[in-house]
Amino acid sequence: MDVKNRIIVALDLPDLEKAIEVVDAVKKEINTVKIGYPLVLGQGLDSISTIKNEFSCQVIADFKVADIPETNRKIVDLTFQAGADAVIVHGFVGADSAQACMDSAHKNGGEVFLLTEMSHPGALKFIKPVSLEIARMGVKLGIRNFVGPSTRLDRLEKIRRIIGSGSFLISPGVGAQGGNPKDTLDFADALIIGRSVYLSEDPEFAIESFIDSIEK
Ligand code: OMP
Repeated sequence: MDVKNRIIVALDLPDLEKAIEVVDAVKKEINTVKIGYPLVLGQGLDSISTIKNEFSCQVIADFKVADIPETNRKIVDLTFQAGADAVIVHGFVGADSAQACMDSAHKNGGEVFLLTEMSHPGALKFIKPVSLEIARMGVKLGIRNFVGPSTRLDRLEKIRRIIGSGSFLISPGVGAQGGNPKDTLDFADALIIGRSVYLSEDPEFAIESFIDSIEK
């Protein structure tokens, strides 16, 4: 796989100008960014199309959608109408809620990423006990894109086994949360990297260092 597809930069910045500076610095090395609440709440939903149009990149909207089916459908419709290529959806709310997001994705020509186990320590209590079931539910629903933690590689391996080699698995937690990029790619197709890039004084160098460590 092209190394350009192996790193997704998370733009968790409330300032559009700064986000644009970061994408400009790393655009040679990546083709997908993730935009979530910090940027959209700070600068508006238009930030998605602004970045997409300026850099011709893919945008994953990280809205961790987690509501009843009817509300999920509205949120995901609006996300795709705003120009996102894909949306991240929580699995723990259940099959009907995830299905509503899938229905919206089919209608709008977008993709759904199902979040299985989260990467932070707090996920151990409530999410870890059900995360493999969430992955199984996603497979049953026909979902092909998943999110799993780089901070717990034993769990990431299990998630990969459940979703199979044909699914696309992206993994946050590399760098700032302690995950190792190369080891994570034993199980994931791509890394999500935020602070280690956008807080760096030299985001281009930061991305190049990650690429070097992957290719070694
Ligand atoms: P850094 O920890 O700064 O590299 O950022 C990680 C990014 O991945 C942030 O945008 C998080 O919101 C996101 N993320 C996690 O860190 N853990 C998860 O379990 C899921 C996500 C996500 O869905 O993207």
